[in-house]
Amino acid sequence: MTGRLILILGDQLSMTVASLAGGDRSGDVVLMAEVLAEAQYVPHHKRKIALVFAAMRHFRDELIADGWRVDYVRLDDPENSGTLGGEVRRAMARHGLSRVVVTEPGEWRLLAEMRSWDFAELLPDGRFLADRLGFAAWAEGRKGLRMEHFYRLMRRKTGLLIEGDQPAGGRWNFDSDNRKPAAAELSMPRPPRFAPDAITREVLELVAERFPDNFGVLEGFAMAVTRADAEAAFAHFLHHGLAQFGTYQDAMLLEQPFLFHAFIAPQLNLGLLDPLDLCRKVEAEWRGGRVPLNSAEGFIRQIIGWREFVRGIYWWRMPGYDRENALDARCPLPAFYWTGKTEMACIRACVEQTRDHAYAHHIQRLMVTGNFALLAGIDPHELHEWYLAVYADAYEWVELPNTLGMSQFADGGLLASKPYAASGAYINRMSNYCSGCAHDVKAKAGPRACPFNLLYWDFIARHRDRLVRNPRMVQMVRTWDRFTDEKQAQLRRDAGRFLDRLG
Ligand code: FAD
Ligand code: DLZ
Ligand code: SF4
Repeated sequence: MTGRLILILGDQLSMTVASLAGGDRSGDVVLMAEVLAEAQYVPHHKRKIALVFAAMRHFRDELIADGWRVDYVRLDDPENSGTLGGEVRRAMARHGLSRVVVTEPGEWRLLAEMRSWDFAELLPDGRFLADRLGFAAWAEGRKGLRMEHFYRLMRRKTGLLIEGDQPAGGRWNFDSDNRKPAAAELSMPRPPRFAPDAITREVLELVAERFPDNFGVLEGFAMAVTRADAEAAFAHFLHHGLAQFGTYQDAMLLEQPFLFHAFIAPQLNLGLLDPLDLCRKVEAEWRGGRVPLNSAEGFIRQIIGWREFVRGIYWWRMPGYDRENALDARCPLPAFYWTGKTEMACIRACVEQTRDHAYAHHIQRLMVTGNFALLAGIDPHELHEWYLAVYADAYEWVELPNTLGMSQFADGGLLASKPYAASGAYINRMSNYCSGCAHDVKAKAGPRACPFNLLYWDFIARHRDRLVRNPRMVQMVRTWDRFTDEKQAQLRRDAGRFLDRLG
């Protein structure tokens, strides 16, 4: 039997990935290719491109050291066709191979293309707890699809934080303990920095030269690009961040982009870290008495709950999910999502740290940039393309349901039980942004009113008929209904003026 070409994508950098697990080192050839099509399908942050290419090149060397024959095509190879399909066909001809094996990609657009390759065998991606079809079978026909139900199944399946057949601590979910604002004086760990080696430095030069106009700051890049460094970064989080992770999970602070967050999603989504392994290490910290249960449970829920749940929704609802727009939001994405040039201090802080680190934590994405877009009626597809471009951890399987479903309610409530809409009071409670803002967070109307306040009531009014049917929103609709006609008119007029200026 002749060998096969094993295609490894940029986010399949795991020795355990299905296509390698069934491979034959003596006959098969591994293909990895840096291609323009993947680097340009959205205008990725410079650091994201650098991270992917640097991690791919280091993984190539690991594969070679592990006995694989690797054909690696660089972006600057003059023969590079610019697409994965083109590179697969060139490599088949180069090596005289007629069969290709690939693990299913993480985005629908690529899966659809690969299904048309009649020479390729596609293997399921086994690096997740819930397989695509199993999730669809679980979800199909359910009335309300709630992450909490799915999460409990995953807890039982993995045995994580289970004692006998009950949840550790007597509760499945400690989220209510995880909503404390953080004081700026708190001592916080900084994520470890990994000085770029020669391979990474070469990639950084390539990215600076080929993608000079892309969003983001490349200088100061010090992300983990190998499995060993990613594991070291996670160990640092276990020992210095995890204990406080739960308590301050929702807090936001100017000048503190990472707080007690792990900053490991970029490496996890590339395949350099194993999700279950991370959770077992977190559980061991709790069992060893070194971290409280609300932190361990909070972290494990994000990984075996949310991460798996959003992936299940993505594959269950694609194709088509990316075009849903239940609230009929049509406004273009404001330029300040790219420039940070806005008087709103909260948005400025989140956009600037995104530009500098290709990172913002969950509440910044959900309750600042996402909340603003929801309230202002920004087109969810445009917003989705922004999130997909600007974060180092962004791949459509995880980004799209978070943006379109959780943050924008554009799927009409399939993923989230209510819109994550909030006025400035929430941001003021959870951050120190408002004290340095040109707007007044306490003002509900008038020229200095916080735009989140104006837009919040306008949002309730615009979607009144839908929201009144939602038990979790009806209270706010009733409050709106009780405002005098005059107050309602003023709020809507001020919001209208703000939106006109935005347009
Ligand atoms: P931590 O806060 O330390 O959490 C630990 C881990 O839990 C993360 O690394 C991540 O793997 C997982 N996790 C936490 N929340 C989620 C979630 N809601 N969905 C999936 N996994 C989760 N996450 C991505 O990995 N890629 C994305 O493209 C992405 N886009 C998002 C877009 C929006 C609008 C929102 C609201 C959230 C998005 N998230 C995305 C989820 C979350 O914001 C990031 O996973 C998290 O901020 C990554 O930072 P961290 O590693 O410090 O995570
Ligand atoms: C994100 C990315 C980038 C920037 N470049 C490449 C690349 O050149 N070659 C490659 O194989 N993969 C790349 N990736 C990751 C892919 O976009 C990713 O595999 C798909 O989006 C599926 O998740
Ligand atoms: Fe953001 Fe409003 Fe606070 Fe300004 S006042 S930082 S716009 S929430």
